[in-house]
Amino acid sequence: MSTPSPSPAPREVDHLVIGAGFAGLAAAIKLDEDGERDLVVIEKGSDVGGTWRDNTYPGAACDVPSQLYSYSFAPNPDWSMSFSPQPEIQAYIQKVAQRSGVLDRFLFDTEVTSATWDDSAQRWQVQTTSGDFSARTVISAAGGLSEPKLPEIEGIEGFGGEIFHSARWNHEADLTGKRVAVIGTGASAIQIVPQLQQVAGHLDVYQRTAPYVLPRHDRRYSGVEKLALRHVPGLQSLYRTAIYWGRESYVPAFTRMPKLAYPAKKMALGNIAKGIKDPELRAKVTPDFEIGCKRILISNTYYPALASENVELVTDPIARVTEGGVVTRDGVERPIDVLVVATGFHTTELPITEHLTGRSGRTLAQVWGETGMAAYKGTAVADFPNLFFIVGPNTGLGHSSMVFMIESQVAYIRDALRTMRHHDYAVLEVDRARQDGYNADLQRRMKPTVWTTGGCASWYLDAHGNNTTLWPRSTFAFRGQTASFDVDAYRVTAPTSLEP
Ligand code: N01
Repeated sequence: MSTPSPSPAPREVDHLVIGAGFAGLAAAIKLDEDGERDLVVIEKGSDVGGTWRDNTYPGAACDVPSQLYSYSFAPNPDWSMSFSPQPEIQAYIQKVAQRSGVLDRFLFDTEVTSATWDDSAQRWQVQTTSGDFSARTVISAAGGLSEPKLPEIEGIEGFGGEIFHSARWNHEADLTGKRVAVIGTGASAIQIVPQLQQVAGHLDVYQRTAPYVLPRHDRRYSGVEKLALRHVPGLQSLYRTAIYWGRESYVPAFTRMPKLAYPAKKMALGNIAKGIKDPELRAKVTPDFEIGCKRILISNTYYPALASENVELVTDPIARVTEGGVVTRDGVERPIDVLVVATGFHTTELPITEHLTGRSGRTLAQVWGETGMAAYKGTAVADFPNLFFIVGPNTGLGHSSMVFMIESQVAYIRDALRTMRHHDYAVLEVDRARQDGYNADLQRRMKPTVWTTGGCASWYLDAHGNNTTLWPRSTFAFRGQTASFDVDAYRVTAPTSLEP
């Protein structure tokens, strides 16, 4: 009987990045620039892009202006529209990755199955589907909108037709002339519905809560504009700055002052009036909570699509799904061939946290299961040394570009790594009291906002009713607090080899 061969020793790296979306790619590029070249990026998909690689549903596009929704260090004068469609954003991320010279350190089609802090080695021991690693630091850039949330509806697993989530679109399915249903009326659904209305024979849209939808001020960039953006020095950054200030000067304040939200609410109601003539349908799509409580959506085509002859907006709650249709609580069964679930993502129970085990042997999922998601500056978590998050707790935005937040966090992490290198620190761990104080302040700021007081349930809130996803202040305030690494908030340890 042959003895099993010993498993290979883990590959030692300085830094292990989880995820190759906007965040992981930015981290890899910027660490490389700093000379932190001994890094590996683990990506479960087959390409860079993250959310923008996965969300290929018809009509997928960004609702943040293109000039803002791109890296400051990789301006793109070639955006075709002021709000980019998904294929252009994905192509942009691919292009940045290809030009960066860091792709040789990316391991695609590979999942992190466990990452455990090893106190004696002062390293993370990481198991992946492509082998084991031992890393000095782990940077989790696994994304907040990466794991589709399927609705818990009786009988749904027994549905006999095509069924798929908006973030896992089945492009093989031909929907032409079919009876299709969409569950959900969030940011994804309102982009999908106008597209499906044009191809489906009949479309049922199941709405649980009516969203606010503002007009989409999208336009194609002219050739002259593109030329100017390419050749006039500073023009792109002027565009970016103008769009930033336009949003920052207004939106964060309106989350706390309902009167400031009035013009937006008026515009949203005007959008309903413009798109829908039938008073009954208008009433159904009129939201019953304060604007801003849920993400404000933008579309010029959603309401006209709902008003089309081949579309029915169903507001009676779903009771169950049968083999051939959807049954509402009033007992009506609507037969369908295809069911699209546009029901969002796991945002407050991030799947990656199940795989991260800290100093005391508990997973981050267990810790956050009790406390709710909480980190220091959205980046560091007590009991999880040398672990940095990008797009961590309370770094999400409803009004501006996540790329700005990502770049802020990457800058903070770079400075942390510089500090480690400069002082020869082996371990950094945020002080629990500092983390708690930071989060108490965040939650105090959340209390008067429309996200808490606006009378809606949203994916921003966790099971305890706390908003653990959004950043409650201006993006400039976040940039300010992540501008330099505040080592005084951390416990530091020298390498064990240097200890007497
Ligand atoms: O998901 P959502 P999404 N029965 O969670 C409904 C970003 N994004 O994929 O409102 C019936 O917002 C649910 O109803 P309710 C953006 O940050 C950005 O649309 O909870 N319905 C809701 O209508 C966005 O916020 C872009 O009552 C059920 C919908 O499903 C985030 O992604 C584009 C249900 C889920 O909406 C998520 O958007 C697209 C059930 N059991 C997305 N469960 C950009 O342009 C859920 N629903 C940048």
